[in-house]
Amino acid sequence: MAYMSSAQPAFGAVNSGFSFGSAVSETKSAPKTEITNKPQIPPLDFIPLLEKQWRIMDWSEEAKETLMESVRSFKPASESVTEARVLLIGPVGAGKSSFISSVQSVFSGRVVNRAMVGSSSSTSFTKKLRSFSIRGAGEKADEPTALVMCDVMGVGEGEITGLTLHDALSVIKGHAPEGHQFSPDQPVGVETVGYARKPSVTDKVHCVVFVVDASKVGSYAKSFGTTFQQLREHISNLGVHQVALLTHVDQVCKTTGSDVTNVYRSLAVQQTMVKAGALLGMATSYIVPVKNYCSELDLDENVDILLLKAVDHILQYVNLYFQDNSD
Ligand SMILES: Nc1nc2c(ncn2[C@@H]2O[C@H](COP(=O)(O)OP(=O)(O)OP(=O)(O)O)[C@@H](O)[C@H]2O)c(=O)[nH]1
Ligand SMILES: [Mg+2]
Repeated sequence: MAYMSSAQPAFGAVNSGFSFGSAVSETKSAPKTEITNKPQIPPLDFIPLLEKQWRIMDWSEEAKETLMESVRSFKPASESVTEARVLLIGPVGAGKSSFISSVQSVFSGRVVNRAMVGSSSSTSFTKKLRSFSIRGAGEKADEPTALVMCDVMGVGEGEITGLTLHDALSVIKGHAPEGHQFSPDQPVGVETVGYARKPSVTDKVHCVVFVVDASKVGSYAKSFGTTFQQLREHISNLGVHQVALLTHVDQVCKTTGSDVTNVYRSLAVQQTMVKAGALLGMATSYIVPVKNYCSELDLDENVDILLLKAVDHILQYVNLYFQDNSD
């Protein structure tokens, strides 16, 4: 296979043009409008909210409890598998580790840093394959849910070292051992310590979740799109369903940042979802927005609901894998 060669190139290439830029500070008066021939795009703060949510969300406490219970009681639709393995894949700094920590925070009842989160830098903070089983807290501390989230190195841009296509597929097929340290010069192979030659269905990944940063969707290198679509083709051939998370929505819409219940009324978020769909070659119905816990010390019930809704979305596609492979 072409992607089995030893020196594995990093995904992606040079940075391209469009960026959302930084959020504009909130002011009482409208911004001064320069007279130019360019179409005027209002600053993010001034993009009005839609009258109606474009996806129906229930933000009540009961809705949160129902979602938590459905994750706690989730069982893979398979007799031989007790845990669903979900792999998070995406550019460096997109919020993969943050999502794992955020979901664990919801179940822990406090903000925890389970999967180690980096800062938004150019090289991947996560270097190893780590699998995290989401657990309850308090009396339920010994009760792991059937959800295991696998964290890997981010996909790099251009010269930046990152996860290779070959290594991503090795993880999905279940060959890569837990704790494997990714190195583009040493692709996962039979000589890798702990390499699983004949992985069982429990070692394999049952759903792949692409994670992209909403504030960077417009500025990701064009080659990322090619990479993601190439990856999706290979993953689909393995019979594994894919969904996507759009993180950092708080940074593309200030109103959503201060109150996430506005997320499905935000035109800025809606437009970013469309861009993310184009980048990933994915219909927007597969994509859900999230806001990860990053600087907060306390949980917010609405942020929890958005995170739980994302988990619920992922689990639906996990079960499609087992339904497709039931015979
Ligand atoms: N504002 C905001 N910041 C976020 C969000 N998600 C992640 N971050 C921040 O983005 C930075 C990178 O997050 P990580 O979770 O380490 O990203 P990653 O995808 O695991 O990155 P690598 O392991 O380096 O590939 C951290 O500073 C996070 O706090 C989000 O939804 N909103
Ligand atoms: Mg990480």
